[in-house]
Amino acid sequence: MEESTTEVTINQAKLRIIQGDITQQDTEAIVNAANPSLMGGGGVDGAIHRAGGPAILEECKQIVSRQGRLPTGKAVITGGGNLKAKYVIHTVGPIWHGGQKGETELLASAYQESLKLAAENNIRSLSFPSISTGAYGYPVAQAAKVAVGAVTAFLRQSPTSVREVVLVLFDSQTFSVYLSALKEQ
Ligand code: AR6
Repeated sequence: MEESTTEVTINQAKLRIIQGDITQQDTEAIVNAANPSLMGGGGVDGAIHRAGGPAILEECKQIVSRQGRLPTGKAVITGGGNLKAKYVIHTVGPIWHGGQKGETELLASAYQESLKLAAENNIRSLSFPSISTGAYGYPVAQAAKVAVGAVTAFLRQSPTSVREVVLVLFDSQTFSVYLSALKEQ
C-alpha cells in the first residue's frame, strides 16, 4: 500500500500535515484564526480560548487597547495560558468575497506574518489551523495551496529559528485536500 506523504523537508526544516485538534499540539506556538477584535469567537478561536483559559483573552485585551483592532493579514503574539504551547500567535485571515478582493494576498500574509513573528520570538516549532476556511468561507482547495505555498516560501528563505511547521486539519476532508496540495508542491 502506498503511504501518504505527510512531511517534506525544506532547508532542514520540516513541514508536516496532520489531522487533529490544534489545542492539543505541543509545538512551541500554535496559531489562532482570530478576528480583528481579538475577543474570541467560534471555531478554532473559541476552542483555543476555552482550552487556554482567561489569561490569553486578558493579553489580547491589552494588545487591542495599545494598538487597536488587528488588521486582516497581520499577527500578534500572547502567552499560551493553560495550553501545552508556550505561545499563541493570533492572526486574521480574509473573509472570502469571491476571490477578487485581495483574498489570496491577505491569506498568504496571515501565514507570512505569523511565521515572521515566530522567528522574531525565536520559536522553533509552530502549528497552524486551516485559516479562513471555516466561518470566513475561503474555499479549502485554494486556501490549502496558499498555506502550503506561503510556508514553503518562508522556509526556503535563509533559515530562521523555525525548524518545524505543522498544519493541523480538523476534519478528514480538509486533511486530504491539504495532502494533495503538499504533494503538488
Ligand atoms: N483544531 C484545529 N482546527 C479547528 C479546530 C480545532 N480545535 N476547531 C475548528 N477548526 P474557523 P475562520 C478548523 O471558522 O474561517 C471565529 O469565530 C475548522 O474546521 O475557526 O478563519 C473567529 O473569531 C476550519 O477548518 O476560522 C473569526 O470570527 C478551520 O479551523 C472567524 O471564526 C478554520 O475555521 C474566523 O473564521
